[in-house]
Amino acid sequence: MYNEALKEKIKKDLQQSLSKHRYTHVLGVAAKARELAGQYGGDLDQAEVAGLLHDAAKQKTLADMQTLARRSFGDTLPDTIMSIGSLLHGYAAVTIAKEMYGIHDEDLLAALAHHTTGAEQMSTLEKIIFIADYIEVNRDFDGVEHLRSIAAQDLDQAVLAGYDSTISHLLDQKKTIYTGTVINRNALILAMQADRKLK
Ligand code: DGI
Ligand code: FE
Ligand code: FE
Repeated sequence: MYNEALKEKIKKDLQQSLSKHRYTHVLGVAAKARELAGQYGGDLDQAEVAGLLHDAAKQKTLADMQTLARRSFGDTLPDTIMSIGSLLHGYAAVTIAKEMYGIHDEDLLAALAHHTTGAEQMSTLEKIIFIADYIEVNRDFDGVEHLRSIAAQDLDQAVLAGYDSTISHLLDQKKTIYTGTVINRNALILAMQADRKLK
């Protein structure tokens, strides 16, 4: 399903629609997602394609993102998501995946939609894309090495550290925190407590 020809077509298109910097990031996420799928279980090619497509709508205008997102989600998305490009671009990427590449794999589409804010229940693939986005080889921020070492040990602990990193960053920057991000982090903590991965 996710063959070399599809990957090459996606890469060619992204090279046109993204800046060099963003395209390099996307290749890094695809490679890291493939590596994590090998480690935590999953289809390597599916993870790579999800990594390639996660920021496909990132450099579109807010109006274009809204139009794309409406074609897949109608009026179901919260106003906060619909009005902030940094929160909306993953949902817009879902429509690009479906319409440009005929991808209807719900797990892959959910991984695109949820890569920025997470979700209350995430599949292994959704967690892989969420965390690969933070730790791909080109990322260089305070704490990235720590996040990489956690991701090498435990996927849930890495996702939790990812939420924490985003929330700390937003606090430092005096930015609004999307309430869904907090709800999703709470849900992960409760699930980890139930699994005795946290006290
Ligand atoms: O698209 P990327 O830059 O690769 O990474 P991303 O999709 O994880 O994050 C995009 C931006 O969204 C990033 O600058 C942080 C921001 N963001 C993430 N969670 C929240 C958020 N912004 C707000 N306002 N609230 C959030 O909860
Ligand atoms: Fe993104
Ligand atoms: Fe990204």
